[in-house]
Amino acid sequence: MTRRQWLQTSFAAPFAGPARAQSRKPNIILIVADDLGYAGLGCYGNQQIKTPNIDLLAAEGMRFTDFVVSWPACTPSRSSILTGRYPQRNGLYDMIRNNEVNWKYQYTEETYAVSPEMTIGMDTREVTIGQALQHAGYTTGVIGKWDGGRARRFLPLQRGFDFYYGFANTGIDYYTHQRYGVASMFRGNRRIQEPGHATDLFLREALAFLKQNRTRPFFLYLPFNAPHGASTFHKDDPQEEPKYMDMYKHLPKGIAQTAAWTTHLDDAVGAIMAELKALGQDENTLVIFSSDNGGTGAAYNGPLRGKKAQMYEGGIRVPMIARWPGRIPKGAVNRDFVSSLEYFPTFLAAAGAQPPSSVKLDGFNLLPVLEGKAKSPRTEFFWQRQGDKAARSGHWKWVETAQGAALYNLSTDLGEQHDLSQENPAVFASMKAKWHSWRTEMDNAEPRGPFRDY
Ligand SMILES: [Ca+2]
Repeated sequence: MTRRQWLQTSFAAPFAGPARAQSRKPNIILIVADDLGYAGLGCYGNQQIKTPNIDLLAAEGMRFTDFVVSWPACTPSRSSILTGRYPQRNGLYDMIRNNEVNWKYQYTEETYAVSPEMTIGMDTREVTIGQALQHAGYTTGVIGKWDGGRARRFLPLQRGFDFYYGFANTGIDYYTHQRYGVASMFRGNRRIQEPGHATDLFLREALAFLKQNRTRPFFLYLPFNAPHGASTFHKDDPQEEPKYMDMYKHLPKGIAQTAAWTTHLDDAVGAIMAELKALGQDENTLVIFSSDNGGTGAAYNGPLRGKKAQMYEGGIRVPMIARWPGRIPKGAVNRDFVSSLEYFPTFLAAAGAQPPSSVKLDGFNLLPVLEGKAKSPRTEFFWQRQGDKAARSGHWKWVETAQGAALYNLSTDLGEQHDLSQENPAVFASMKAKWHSWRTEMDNAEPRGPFRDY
């Protein structure tokens, strides 16, 4: 199918409502931190890490306490952000990476070129939020961690984005921008190497993008790599500037590093918000800040059990803050159940556009919830990471791993300490059945690569 044919068949008629008082459509900025835990910000109760600028976003907007992502680690979670679909539906339900680096394997350019990291990516039949917003008249950009495949056909410029600066794989060294010795930074489709801390470079590019697009509606997807651990052979390098490291000398090394990366990221968020105001676009921009998955052992997950890569809340429940002056109430704390699957339909609704008709989306438009006009309609969510499974229905959470299965009541046991499966056998059986029903629906969906194109 050509791109023109796809556009004709995938989208319903453009929005044809009455002329709006606003002179232009709103801008959308989605900032995604990497591995930021549930309690990694001041506004989520952190007493150690300084995050005044992100805290201000929460004070000027709405902070969610029950926001989940679709997978407890990077690649599949980001696939859902981009497609509005469960990873098991869009086909990208495990990591894109070369596991050999875990054994300190140093690739040559030639061996790297034919490795999984270079050859697999998100199915090109998937419709990204970039494509959908481009169709709605938006200028679209990705600055930071793409994580949807590194081969050219998988890179952002071929997936609905007008601008791309960042790294395409799942993690880099903050200063060399290499992933275990292989250069990984891109501008557009071209691999580049330049000096600088990744957070500073992404900020520089974001500010330039805002300036350049101040006269037209834009969507900026801004996935920073902070505060993710550095993917480098040089694990003892500080990976951060002394001015940030010095703030956290009193903390254990791993936690101090996470804190320093987070505060550096917070400074970048502050600079972006200042630029947005300077450009007069502050009132006309929906800004969302969140994380792709829960924190590692070196992060703060607060009262939650578990961490990144696990099915417990510590792996999947993360901060989410939304700010849009005049549309979203200030300083609101929302305890509704919502997820990253909601971004796609929400952004299209903000743009006054219809979702692509040929695509089954798994989320809903969050705008009425953000505006304080409605409760979240989400009641269920399902997860699978290899042999680990989980289901959520209302306040019930079912988890099944190689260690066994359990049932938790999150309304009274957020820390998932008390297995209630014996006392509530009917709920336990029902949750398991719901999960298998969801799994059957995923199996019956059109097969998508790279993991299920058969
Ligand atoms: Ca991550």
